[in-house]
Amino acid sequence: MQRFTLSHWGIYQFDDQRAERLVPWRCDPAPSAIGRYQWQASTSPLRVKRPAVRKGWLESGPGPAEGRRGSDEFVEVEWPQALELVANEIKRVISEHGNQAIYAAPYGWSSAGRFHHSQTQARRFYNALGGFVASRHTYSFGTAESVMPMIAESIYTLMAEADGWQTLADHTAVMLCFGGLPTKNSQIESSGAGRHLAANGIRQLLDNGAALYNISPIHHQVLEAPELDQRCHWLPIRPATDTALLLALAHQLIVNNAYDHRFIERCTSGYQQFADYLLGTQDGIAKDAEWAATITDIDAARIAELGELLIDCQRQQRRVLINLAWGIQRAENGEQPLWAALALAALLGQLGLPGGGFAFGYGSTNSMGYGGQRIAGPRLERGSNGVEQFIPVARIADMLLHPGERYPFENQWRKYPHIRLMHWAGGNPFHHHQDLNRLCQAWQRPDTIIANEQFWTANARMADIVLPATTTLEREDIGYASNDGYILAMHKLADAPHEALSDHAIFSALAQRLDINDIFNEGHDEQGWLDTLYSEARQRAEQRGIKLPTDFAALKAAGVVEFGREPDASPRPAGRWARFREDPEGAPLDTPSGKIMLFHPTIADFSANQLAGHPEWKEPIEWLGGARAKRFPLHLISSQPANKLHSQLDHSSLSQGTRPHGREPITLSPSDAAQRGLSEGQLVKVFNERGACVAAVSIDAGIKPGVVKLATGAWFDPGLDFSEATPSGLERHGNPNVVTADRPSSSLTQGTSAMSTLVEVVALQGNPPELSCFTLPPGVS
Ligand SMILES: Nc1nc2c(c(=O)[nH]1)N[C@H]1C(S)=C(S)[C@@H](COP(=O)(O)OP(=O)(O)OC[C@H]3O[C@@H](n4cnc5c(=O)[nH]c(N)nc54)[C@H](O)[C@@H]3O)O[C@H]1N2
Ligand SMILES: Nc1nc2c(c(=O)[nH]1)N[C@H]1C(S)=C(S)[C@@H](COP(=O)(O)OP(=O)(O)OC[C@H]3O[C@@H](n4cnc5c(=O)[nH]c(N)nc54)[C@H](O)[C@@H]3O)O[C@H]1N2
Ligand SMILES: [Mo]
Repeated sequence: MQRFTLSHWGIYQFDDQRAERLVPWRCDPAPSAIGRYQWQASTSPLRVKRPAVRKGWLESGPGPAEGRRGSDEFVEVEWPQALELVANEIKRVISEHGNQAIYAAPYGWSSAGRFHHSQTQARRFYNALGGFVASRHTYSFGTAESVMPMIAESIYTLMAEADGWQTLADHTAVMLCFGGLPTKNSQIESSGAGRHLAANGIRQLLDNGAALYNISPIHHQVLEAPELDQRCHWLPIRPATDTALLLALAHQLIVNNAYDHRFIERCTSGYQQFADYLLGTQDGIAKDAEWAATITDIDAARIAELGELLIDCQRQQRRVLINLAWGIQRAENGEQPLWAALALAALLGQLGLPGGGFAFGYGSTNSMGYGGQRIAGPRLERGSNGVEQFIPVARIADMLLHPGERYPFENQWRKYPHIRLMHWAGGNPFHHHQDLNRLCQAWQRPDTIIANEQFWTANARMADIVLPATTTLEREDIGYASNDGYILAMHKLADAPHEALSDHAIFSALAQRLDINDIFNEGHDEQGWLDTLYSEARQRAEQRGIKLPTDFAALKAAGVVEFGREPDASPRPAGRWARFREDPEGAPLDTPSGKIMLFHPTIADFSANQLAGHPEWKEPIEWLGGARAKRFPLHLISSQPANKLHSQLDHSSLSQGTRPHGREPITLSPSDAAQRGLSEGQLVKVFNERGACVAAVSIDAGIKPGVVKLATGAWFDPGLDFSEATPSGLERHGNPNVVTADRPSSSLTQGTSAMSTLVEVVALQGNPPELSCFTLPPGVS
């Protein structure tokens, strides 16, 4: 029997004849290298081997840590003691402060596999206990999740209904790619990728004659085939100014009377307010190409030329697709480029037509462009949460630092809860959050922090109680590439090392101690759960006419089962947008006007927003055109790493192999490097008023001068003693989140604004500090 496993990077087959044990599934046309390193990473000495408790917590019990979290040594304990400590502490917090003092099951990508999904296990567990403060939306595109339903339709609907690559190749004449189409990112799919289709899809589009515009400060976007970059038109835009470009294009369509009047009338509301703004009726400023040129640093002539192209397409009914990479909205005023792109697409009148309109995330993830069938796959129910309070996910440090304070979100005032206990399983806040020095301070506040972790990451080091978790390779599961058309049995390929347990086993043991095992497990053991979840999914698939193997055992024998049609084999049923454009009255959107809101009165009226209520250019606090750029003259893009997923597998040789002197490379333009006297591979200090990190210079003419790129993912390394994590301290590894700002994208959406960061880069003086993130913390064997 062939044995497979599924990861966010793809499907891999087990081969015990090879050192790396995992080979890509043979049907994947462009497999990712990342997944081949899972075995190596899993067998690393950096595994959490035994439960461990922070010494100060063990001796003095729960309470704010005053700097000792992250600097104390750990004491390894036996499982029964660790479980007893955790269970008693949960009981104490609930009885003294109520469930609303628990922040549990928080954010993170964890691993693929539908049953052993750590967040789901954690949520189910805490729901069975009465609930917890949850987080809302994602770091990926929280701003889009907030604003899109207000102005049009859920961002998830838009993405689920996105056209397949074949449809784009058949219909799209011009594709404006804000943020490019970086295929490094399409290696990944949350909960599992099947076939990797993006590079071929892009090639097909270009071969069919489509004009692709890479509107981005970074030229190199297509990982597998750099020659594709050369075939795209590169518009090196100043970061965070996409809104201005989009508005200028909209202005040009309006003043040339070249927009789709019928679509605007039937399908939008608020056109007049938007048009008045573009024309400068009130402020006297026409938002034209000249105006946008000063903001975007793109020639006015080049902008006008692009506008002409759109006008031609509009007149000849050739399809234009406006695509935003997710990262564009991970910025200050992140809702504006989304709104402006939607408005421009509305003016072009092609929303809901194949290959045209507005898209979000081609190039950001593998499933965009899949175009095949989807089923409701196996899923473990989370249960219902008895606590109503939640926070927008990226406001965690504010919540910990300002309990009880008010903050605006989605046109309402809310209040931060007072959190005493946090339980992490499957996310790494010291990867994902901004301004990590501030987060280190916030982390001292709660009474107790528990982390189920596989490795001694910063997430584990900053906890009080660390519970060792297994990796996917060490457990049996159901693999369901949720957006991708495949289902498979994930085999257990190795025994759990040392004393690691699955998250399910950990929460089951706690459930027993807290007398909720009947609710948590409903009488099932692990095998029972796998059988049940699979058979439920199988029935759902059958209702849609899709036949899957009879039971989990049969699935195991069958290998990888494809249930989606061949991508794009036949037209899909009309989606939400297509139905809406067909019949805006009969199939209205769930917005106040039932239409696309080009002006939204509530957004304009809620005073905390300080927004005009239509797409508008708002000057960010951190951008190259602002006053701060005098002090910190480089715009930092902290994008997704090419050779791993976030911080996962950072300790593998794939990730380590790309690091001169073990530090993450920072990309600078030749002129910026020369101005600072920097040479390739040299170590530098990247800094601003929030923090500083070490990185290694990488010089590339494919980045716009004034812009630097430092990928995320280097394990946070402020030194073995995390109390040194201060603005004046030096992060050693190249983690950009010591310099990013923990500032909401806006009061409306409260998303992350990681991309809005200015820094300076200078040569590192003296000997570089030694790395300590790959050394076990004191007290741990
Ligand atoms: N500056 C900047 N910051 C960013 C971004 C950016 O663009 N710029 N991007 C943001 C985005 S889009 C995202 S999605 C976030 C990602 O942030 P995260 O999803 O938090 O990052 P990961 O590194 O994937 O963290 C997963 C953690 O779970 C652990 N883990 C994996 N599998 C399991 C399991 O089965 N059980 C348990 N118990 N643990 C497990 C891993 O060891 C790892 O520590 O980062 C955000 N941060
Ligand atoms: N290999 C790999 N792939 C991943 C991930 C990973 O960690 N590793 N993470 C996954 C996750 S969780 C997510 S959310 C997605 C994120 O997907 P994206 O958000 O699309 O990815 P990023 O690489 O953060 O940013 C995309 C591009 O935006 C451009 N850019 C940045 N700022 C600006 C700007 O102001 N204007 C314009 N026009 N362009 C700009 C840069 O060229 C950058 O390459 O990626 C997913 N894919
Ligand atoms: Mo993400």
